[in-house]
Amino acid sequence: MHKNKRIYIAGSGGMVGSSIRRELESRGCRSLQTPASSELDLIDQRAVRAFFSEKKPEIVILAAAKVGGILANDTHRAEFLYNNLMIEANVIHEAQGAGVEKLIFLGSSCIYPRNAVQPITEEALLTGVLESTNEPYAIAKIAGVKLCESYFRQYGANFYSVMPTNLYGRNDNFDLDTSHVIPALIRKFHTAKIENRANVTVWGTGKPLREFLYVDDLANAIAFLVENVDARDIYGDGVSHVNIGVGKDIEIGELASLIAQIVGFDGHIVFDTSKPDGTPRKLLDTSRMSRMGWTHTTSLAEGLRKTYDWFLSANPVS
Ligand code: GFB
Repeated sequence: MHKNKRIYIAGSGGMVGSSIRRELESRGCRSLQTPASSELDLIDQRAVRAFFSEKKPEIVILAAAKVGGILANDTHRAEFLYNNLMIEANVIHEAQGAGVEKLIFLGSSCIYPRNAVQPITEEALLTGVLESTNEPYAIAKIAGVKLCESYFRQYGANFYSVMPTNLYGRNDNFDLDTSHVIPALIRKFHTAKIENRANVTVWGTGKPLREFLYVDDLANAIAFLVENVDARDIYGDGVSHVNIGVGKDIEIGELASLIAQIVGFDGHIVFDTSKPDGTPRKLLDTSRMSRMGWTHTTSLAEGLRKTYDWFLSANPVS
C-alpha cells in the first residue's frame, strides 16, 4: 500500500469516505488528509486551490458528493446538479494544477441509460436516455467521468472513474425523506416493531430491481485500485471507468421482506404506488473488475445485519 503517500479523501465524513478512511488506516496509511466539510467547502474554488497548494496531496480519492435517494434526487434537482458539478470541477482541476499523481473519482450506476441492456457494461455510457428521477445527478456524474478522461487525454493525468452500484452500510443516512431504500426500510421496520404497528409502507410497486454493495467492500475495492490500477489501464481498455458491484440484484419487494426478517417485524408490507419506482433495473456487469483481480466478499444478508447492528448502536433509545 502507498503507506507514506499523502492521500486526500474528499468526502471523508460521509458513509463512503469514512469507510475508505478506515480501510486505508487499517492498511497502515499514515498521511491521510481528511478535512471536514466545515473546514473545506468544496464548492469554493479558492478554498480548494488553497488546500491543494498547502497540503500537497499525492493521491486523491474523490468521494465527496451531494447524494440522496430517489425522492431527494427528484426534488432537489438544481442542488444535485450544481453542487456535484462544482465539487468535481474544483477538485479535479486543482488536482491537475497541483500535480497530483493519481485521482480516483466515484460516480454512480445511474449514469447509464434507463433502458440499458442488462447487465450493464461500461460501454453503455451515453448510449441512451437517462432515468428522469435522477437525471441532474447523473449528468453531474457523467461530467466528472468526462473531466477525468479529458485531463488524462489532454495532460496525461493519472485520473479515472469508478461506478459503484447502489451502496449501503454503517454511517448511512437514515432520514426517511432523503435516504436510499435500505436505510429507509431499516428505520421503518424498526420503528414499526417497537411501536407494535401492523403495517409498513414501501414506496412504489416493489417490482424494480436493484443491486446493492456493502460500503466496506467498496472501500476495499478502492484500496485495491489505488494500489494496482492506473488510468492507462482503464483508458487503454477502451473505456473511461470501471463498474464495481456484486453482479446480482433483488426486487425491492423481496428486499423489504428480507429486511423485515432481519429487523424482526412480522406485520404487513403495503406498497404506495403514488411514489416513483425509478429505473426498472440497473444491474452492473462487473466482469472487468473481476478480470483485474477484485471481487466483493459481503453477502446482502450479512451486510444488512451489520448495517442494522450499526443503526441500533447509533440509535440506542429509538
Ligand atoms: O434507494 P433509492 O432511493 O434509489 O430507491 P434509486 C430504490 C427503489 O426503492 C425505488 C424504492 O424503486 C424506490 O421507490 N423504495 C421503496 C424506497 N421504499 C422506499 C423508501 O422508503 N425510501 C426510498 N428511498 N426508496 C438513487 C438515485 O436511485 O440511487 C441516485 O436517485 C443514485 O441518483 C442512487 O444513483 C444510488 O436506485 O432509485
